[in-house]
Amino acid sequence: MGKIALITGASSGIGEACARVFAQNGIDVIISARRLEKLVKLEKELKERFGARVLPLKLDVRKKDEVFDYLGNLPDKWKEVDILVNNAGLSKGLEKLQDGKVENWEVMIDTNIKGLLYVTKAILPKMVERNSGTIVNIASIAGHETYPGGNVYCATKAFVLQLSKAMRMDLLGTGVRVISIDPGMVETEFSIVRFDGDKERAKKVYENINPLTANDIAEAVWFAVSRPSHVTVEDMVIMPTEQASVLMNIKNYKNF
Ligand code: NDP
Ligand code: 8X3
Repeated sequence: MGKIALITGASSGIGEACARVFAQNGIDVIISARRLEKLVKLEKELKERFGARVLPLKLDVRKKDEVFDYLGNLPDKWKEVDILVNNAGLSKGLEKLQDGKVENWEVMIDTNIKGLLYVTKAILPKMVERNSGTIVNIASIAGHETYPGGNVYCATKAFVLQLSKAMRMDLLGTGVRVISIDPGMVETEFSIVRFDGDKERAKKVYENINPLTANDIAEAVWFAVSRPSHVTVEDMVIMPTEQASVLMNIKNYKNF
């Protein structure tokens, strides 16, 4: 209790659900993303429902200087971040690599890889100084497996998995834990973003299948984070019961 969590990408989906579950459990939350109006709305909800302490922070994780400036100059009461949830991330497009758009690759690499590294660099040294802290990296089943058109997105998530392993080695002896959470299909704004705002196309992804909800993932994150400090849940893969691999699910399994 009295702990502080920083959640990136808290304006929607998994990050928003994590903020809700953390606040409900008495954690003070710094909620960050680019869309400030969504954060302000969430701040109001968390304060009203849970009496939580909330700090909304407009932050684009791709902007290196902004990340170091804002996170290096948090208000005094918010400086000691105990839990960092590296959740901000996205996919853009579903083209084969030969047809892919370089701009889409750059957005994914800048957000899912470089943004995660900047935020981690801004927060982690202080955790090491205090010999305590928990970092949750939201990876994906797409980091373990891949699918046609998944190319760069899947590669960014494989990066997150490998980085999490490397961090556990680098941080051994510091008391800082690194947890990777790897969801399968979760119904959020993810597909709307992937298909550039095409809500009809995005909706089809989740038709005739019972996908995970953002709250399912937030509860898993909370389970892992709330273990005693000598326990690290290294890597949790969470799939919908109706999905057996990144490619195979209840809609198409008879074709295999
Ligand atoms: P959403 O699109 O609902 O949420 C993504 C969040 O990331 C938003 O809050 C968005 O906020 C934020 N974000 C995106 N770009 C930036 C940026 N440059 N700087 C700061 N914040 C940013 O998707 P999900 O909740 O599904 O995605 C959350 C994470 O979960 C991602 O890392 C995704 O790869 C991963 N994941 C998702 C799965 C799924 O099926 N949905 C499955 C496995 C993993 P804003 O636009 O306001 O900046
Ligand atoms: C998101 C899951 O399968 O759409 O990480 O790539 S998937």
